[in-house]
Amino acid sequence: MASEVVLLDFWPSPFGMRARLALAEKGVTYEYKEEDLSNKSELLLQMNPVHKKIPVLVHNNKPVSESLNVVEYIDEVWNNNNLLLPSDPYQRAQARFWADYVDTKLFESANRLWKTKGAEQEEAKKDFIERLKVMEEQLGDNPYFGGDTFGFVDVAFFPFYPWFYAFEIAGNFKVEELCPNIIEWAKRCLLRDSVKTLPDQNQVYEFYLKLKKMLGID
Ligand code: GS8
Repeated sequence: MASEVVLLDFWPSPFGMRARLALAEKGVTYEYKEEDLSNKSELLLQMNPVHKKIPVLVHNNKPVSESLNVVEYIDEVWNNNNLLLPSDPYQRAQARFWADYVDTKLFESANRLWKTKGAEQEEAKKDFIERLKVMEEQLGDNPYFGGDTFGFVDVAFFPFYPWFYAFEIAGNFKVEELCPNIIEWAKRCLLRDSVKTLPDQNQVYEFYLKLKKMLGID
């Protein structure tokens, strides 16, 4: 039986982009199903009854949720090319650590940055920039977070790059002036066919403006 792969997703979601990126890196053919998050499909509610969130990868009718978990699953199932996680256990643990840092620190502060105002927003901006600098240091002079090859941390982190312009406008700063190596890294990633399938900063910015309006944030 040919394996059936379906992705429940929402196009501007950085978490969904991780799954798309991993599938593209592996050359997996799949059916993309766009979700309306204000009116979730029965399928999404059935496939992710706990969190009711995208992305969900449905492989032969079996759901896998949580984006980093989805990326690891893809890496393990389609394991004959471009391994994303290193095979060395220590390196693998380090990769998981930095992917978790992206979610619990970087994304956490980015989310506060555009949702708050005044002193709260200043605090969020300070945190975001500080944490981005930690990532800049972690990258060092390497071409990728995976070292010489595009890997798990690159897949975890790159999907926030299309959001950078929105974050810059929200916080009135330029990532390039603060973390030039991260911008160089992002440009390097943008040369990959897998990365080219993701939305760009202008598309995400348009969406961000609509989202802010919808949430009543000005
Ligand atoms: C986050 C997914 C998520 O927030 C992961 O997959 O890594 N930790 C999870 N998904 C959002 C869309 S992107 O902001 C979502 O599905 N939200 C719907 C809801 O909260 O009702």
